[in-house]
Amino acid sequence: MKLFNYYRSGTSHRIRIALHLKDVKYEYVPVNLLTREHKSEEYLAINPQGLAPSLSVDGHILTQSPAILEWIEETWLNPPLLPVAPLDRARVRAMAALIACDIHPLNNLRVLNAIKGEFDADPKAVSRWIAQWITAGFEALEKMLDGTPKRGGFCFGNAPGLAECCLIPQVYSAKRFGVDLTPFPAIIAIDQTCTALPAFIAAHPDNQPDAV
Ligand SMILES: N[C@@H](CCC(=O)N[C@@H](CS)C(=O)NCC(=O)O)C(=O)O
Repeated sequence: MKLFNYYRSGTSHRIRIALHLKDVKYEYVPVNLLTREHKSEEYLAINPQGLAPSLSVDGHILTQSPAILEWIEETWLNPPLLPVAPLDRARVRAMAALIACDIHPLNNLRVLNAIKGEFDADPKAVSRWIAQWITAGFEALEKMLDGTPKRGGFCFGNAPGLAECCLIPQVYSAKRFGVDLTPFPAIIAIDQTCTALPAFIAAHPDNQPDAV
């Protein structure tokens, strides 16, 4: 199995966490987003969107991190990334989607490049843009976490799952861009708990072969 990814890509980071949580071995294939390797003919043949990550499995190419996460979950049952009851599963998926659908796409590299290059946003405006969407999403997530009776030490229950696969990379990105996280104590606590776990350490951007 080959994971085409970039150390600082949040969507790639999600997949690395899931694979490490399930203890699944994979080959790391770096795709440098800064030198636009993701737009090379070779990579576009793998992923027509020219986005990271992609997972190559027995001649099949999987794209879109939410679909890859679900495939991993369905292929390796233990430890589960989703709870058992359908209502609980929907809650965890909603937390993951809040990040994957409503925060991350607004702060993606191509969006930041567009607001800089085509809409003349200066570095301060870009930082405000990034902080605005992370803060709005985290405000809602913090309320969801407070309203989750089965929360335990994680987003849901007593083990990390699909929600943490999306949350921890988003917190990494928030810290990288200097977003104030003090209004989000539940998110900070979950991040601190996860950061100490071996799977999250192994998946961390700084610990990848292409980290600079
Ligand atoms: N919905 C896609 C989004 C993938 C995506 O946007 N990946 C980013 C890295 S985190 C990327 O390749 N960005 C390159 C660009 O924006 O040019 C997924 O979840 O896999």
